[in-house]
Amino acid sequence: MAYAYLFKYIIIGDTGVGKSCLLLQFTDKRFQPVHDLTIGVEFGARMITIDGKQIKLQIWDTAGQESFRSITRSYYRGAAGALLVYDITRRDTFNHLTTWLEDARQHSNSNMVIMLIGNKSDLESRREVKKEEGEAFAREHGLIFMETSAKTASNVEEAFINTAKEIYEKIQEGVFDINNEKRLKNGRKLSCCYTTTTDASISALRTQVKDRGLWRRSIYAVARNQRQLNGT
Ligand SMILES: Nc1nc2c(ncn2[C@@H]2O[C@H](COP(=O)(O)OP(=O)(O)OP(=O)(O)O)[C@@H](O)[C@H]2O)c(=O)[nH]1
Ligand SMILES: [Mg+2]
Repeated sequence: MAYAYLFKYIIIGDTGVGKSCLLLQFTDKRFQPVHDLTIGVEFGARMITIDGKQIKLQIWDTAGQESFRSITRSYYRGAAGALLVYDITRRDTFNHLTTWLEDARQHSNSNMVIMLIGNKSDLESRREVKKEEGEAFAREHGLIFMETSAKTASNVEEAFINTAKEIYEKIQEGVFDINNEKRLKNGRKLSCCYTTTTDASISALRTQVKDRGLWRRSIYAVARNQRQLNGT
């Protein structure tokens, strides 16, 4: 299907905050109740419409576990948007936001739009982080903010779509120059709205993942992502 723009997103945040569930709810309108730990990265895509234009969102869901940190860093490249997720029922995931933000700022385009997400808003009785705290953190660091529930789907569409609206506005204002694309060695283009996975991801994985079983699963994940990407 033809589209006017391709926006690359990256989803980041501590393990177990609900990154994969947010993606699944957005792409498949389903909820996965069991924590299926992400190995390396997973990939999803969906078409949306903004201002009458078809926009393809290409979404990279990263592993929150510390041992995958160096591989997930390589996925910031070319990202126009990031969803930085914490779990409103686990204060530690909120406390780690500064580290995630430092990582994001260091490895991404300075114009990348960052949406802060306080997920699991359906678990009000177990809440450890007030909505006002999320809002204050976002204000202080220049992020957009929403509370979501990947379980009930509350605000999930809005989170992905509002991020795209912000990117779209930046393109209109000329902040993101999508015509000024860098050509890669293989002739493919790289810009805020285009991306590639690289062999670097695989070599980063090799040094990171010592466990053989995990390593094999990771390689399959990267290869699957590459195939899907090539098909986009
Ligand atoms: N009640 C509730 N549970 C959720 C929500 N989102 C995710 N969960 C649960 O939280 C657990 C972790 O969700 P995942 O999406 O796998 O977490 P993740 O952030 O992808 O974790 P990693 O892949 O390890 O980085 C699962 O058991 C989900 O069912 C939510 O909005 N509400
Ligand atoms: Mg996951």
